[in-house]
Amino acid sequence: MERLRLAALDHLPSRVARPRYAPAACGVGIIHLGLGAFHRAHQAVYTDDVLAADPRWGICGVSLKTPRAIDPIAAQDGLYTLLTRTTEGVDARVIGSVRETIFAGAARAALIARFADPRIAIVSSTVTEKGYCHDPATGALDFAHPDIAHDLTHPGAPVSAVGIVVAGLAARRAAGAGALTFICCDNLPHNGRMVEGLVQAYARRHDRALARWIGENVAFPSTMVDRIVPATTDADIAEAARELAVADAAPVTAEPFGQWVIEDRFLAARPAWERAGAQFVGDVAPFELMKLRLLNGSHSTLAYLGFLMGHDFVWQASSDPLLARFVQRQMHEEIVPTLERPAGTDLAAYCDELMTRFRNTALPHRTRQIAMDGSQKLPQRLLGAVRDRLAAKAPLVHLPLAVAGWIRYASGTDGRGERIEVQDPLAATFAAIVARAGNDPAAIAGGFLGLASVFGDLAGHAAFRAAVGRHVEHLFRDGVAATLAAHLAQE
Ligand code: CS2
Repeated sequence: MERLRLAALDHLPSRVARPRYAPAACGVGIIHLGLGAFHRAHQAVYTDDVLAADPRWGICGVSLKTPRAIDPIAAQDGLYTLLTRTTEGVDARVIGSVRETIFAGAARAALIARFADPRIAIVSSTVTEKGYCHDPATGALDFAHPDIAHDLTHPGAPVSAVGIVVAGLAARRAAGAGALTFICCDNLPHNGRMVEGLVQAYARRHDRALARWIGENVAFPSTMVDRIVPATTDADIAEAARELAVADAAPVTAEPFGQWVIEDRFLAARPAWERAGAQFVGDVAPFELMKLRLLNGSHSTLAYLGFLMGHDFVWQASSDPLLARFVQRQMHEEIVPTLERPAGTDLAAYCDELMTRFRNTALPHRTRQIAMDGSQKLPQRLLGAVRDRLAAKAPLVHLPLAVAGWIRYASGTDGRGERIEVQDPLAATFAAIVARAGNDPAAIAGGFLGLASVFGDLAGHAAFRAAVGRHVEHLFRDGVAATLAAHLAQE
């Protein structure tokens, strides 16, 4: 079968939407670090929407760790299919905004030099939570992280995202290429401010004049990004081929919903993403907290407890009567009261809409996918709300059970004693905690609660510790369904 390429665009079936601009004639104005499925189904689509009106904003998509994310896209002249799924069917659209690709591992110097192009006005990133090499509890740069330690001794050949950005900015400064805006698009709290802190901490160690230049020439707006994007499967690849009648080795699949709220703080030109539906606001924090705590907090809760109940997919977990009731009560009773209402948003309606989105049976979103990297996700998804409630002396009933669900999952075996493949940068530490604790759930809970990079000061909060510990014991003894049933009957 012919491969998806620029030359194939003209003879795609008419029902397939495609760029309404000439991709080959676009400039490149954005460097994006982390050319994964999420970026390709979210920011790259907003950008695709504006290229017809303003062709300056093609994307240079970068993969930091593996050529796997880049090679198929490069072989397709940057093109790929977005499959939007609802229960009514699938809608296929070819996206053309990725105009250039770089695998950092093979072309580090070329990537750093790319930052010095004055036509680049935006650098953005989706490198996952752990890709920033920070301490999740405090948000500070982890100088002991092997990649950061490597980069500080080899600043010309960096491997970390922060090291690459600082090297790129040094090249830009040396070339006199002017100011730019950095947009972190990962699910981290105050993501712009946080990455600015990481970049500054690293740059100060390395070159104080450069750190000052960055302070004056690089803006770091915070942003809230939202779209559910399950990992691409072989079935998606087969479906793209059926829809397009040409082969696409790298389609992405997503729900119809999308939201992008960006703090309006740019130091250089930007695409008119508002024409594609993005919202530019003065303060993104209320949107970000709403999304991280309600959507991502519920996602993680559904992932851990749902996986342990035998649910492979989010639509199954969120349709389970016990788990659905628990997650909804956690949102309405414990999370919503910690939030400031974002302008134009009804928080109760937002929660209801989330349940509808989670229950989209057309989206094969695996609980296992969301369960990954819990040590990096828990602080902003569940523990921020815990902290706010403790500070307000408000009751904490449901959140400690969700946290216990993570500990039960991360302990590495399910209720039938089957091994769970826990994917987390701290996986070895988890295994050591469990080995030390033997079969004692209380000791397991205590060991996990002692993880400073996850729980920080919360570890010292006796009532919180006791509540989590009780739920962990209950989960080990009776399993998830019985624990949830008893919990909901009691509370
Ligand atoms: C999910 C998110 O994988 C995960 O941890 O919770 O990727 C989620 O699907 C997105 O943030 C939705 O915008």
